[in-house]
Amino acid sequence: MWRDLAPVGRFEATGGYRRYSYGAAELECRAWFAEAAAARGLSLDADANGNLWAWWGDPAAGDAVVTGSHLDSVPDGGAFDGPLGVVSAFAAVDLLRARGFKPAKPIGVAAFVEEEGARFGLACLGSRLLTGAIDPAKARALSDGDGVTVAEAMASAGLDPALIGRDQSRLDRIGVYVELHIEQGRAQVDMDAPVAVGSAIWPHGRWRFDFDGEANHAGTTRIEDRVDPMLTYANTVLAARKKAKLAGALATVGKVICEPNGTNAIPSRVRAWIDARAAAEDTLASVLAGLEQATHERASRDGTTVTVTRESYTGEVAFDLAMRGRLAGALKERGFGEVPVLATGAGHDAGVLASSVPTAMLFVRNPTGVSHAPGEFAEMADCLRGAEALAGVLEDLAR
Ligand code: HGY
Ligand code: MN
Ligand code: MN
Ligand code: MN
Repeated sequence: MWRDLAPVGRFEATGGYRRYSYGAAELECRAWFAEAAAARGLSLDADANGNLWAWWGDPAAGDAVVTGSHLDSVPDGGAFDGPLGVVSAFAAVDLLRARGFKPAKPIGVAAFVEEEGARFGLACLGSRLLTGAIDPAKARALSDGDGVTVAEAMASAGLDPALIGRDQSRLDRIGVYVELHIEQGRAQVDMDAPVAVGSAIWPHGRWRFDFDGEANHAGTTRIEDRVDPMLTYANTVLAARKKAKLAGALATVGKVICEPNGTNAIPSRVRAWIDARAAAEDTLASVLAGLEQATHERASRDGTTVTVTRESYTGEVAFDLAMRGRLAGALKERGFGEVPVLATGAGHDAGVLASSVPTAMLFVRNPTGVSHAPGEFAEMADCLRGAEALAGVLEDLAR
């Protein structure tokens, strides 16, 4: 199964993955999902929001045990972030069937669309639409770097964007949701734990900083006469890192657009996105407040202007204690011993679904901790342990 999916959307020159929602590579991943479902006799359900479901049993019976993750990637992302959860879900179904397990409840495998937000800028778009966490009109209007909107991209994939929005009937089917994911960090290496249970997801958000100045000639404009947005931007990058470090938070500037982006012209605008995260909401708020203030002060010195827009924000998610207990018990019964718990700064569809259904996460050890990069890797032995753990959890929840 893994061998079929692994090459899809892999960019040879970097070894990274470029699976952008409704693009050719991601559509190939969707086809893979449909084949994996058909090969197991699971009924495929492609919902109006762009999410995929594969059902073992009749979902109309309700109280389903759903597991899954996402198939899209960040630009030049790794092979495991997302797909490991979907492949492990199908593998867990195989393991349970091989043991002759007959679930008393429907078991669903899910793949949520646009989890990374790499194409349209909003993470967890599919699970946010499912749960009504985003206004459908706003979602339809989101656009990619080429100006293609979500509505247009969905239509090109054969979906009707007029139908997106909270999907109560599918939400009503779900009893619990469990997401398996590669760890995006090294805590499990340090704990020598192939499998861990999620306890929380840090508050995190994305802010767009628009720096505006005056375009001018690079070769004839005296330094003291410049109104250069790049200067204010550069100081903001340094200030973001400094303030985050001081507060024990995380701040990243990973996406910048410079307009008009010429080598011999001072730009008129620099547009930068700041991804910021912290273990506590007040810490995150204070880092952003401090950064905005510092940026405006710098802008007044540079003669530029800055507009800050909060594009997305997710407050702290503490996973359901009862679910955590169920997972810990199920794993202990099956020889996994005391499985550690860990909080993560990485966002997940589980973090969105937690507002609607009892939700839990399982993490698989990542030897280097590297993620969102071609070097992302998990040992096959740990992936198999993860699938075994997931099978045990599903068996416990669906019996
Ligand atoms: O960005 C994240 O935290 C997640 O990997 N989508
Ligand atoms: Mn990711
Ligand atoms: Mn992910
Ligand atoms: Mn995720």
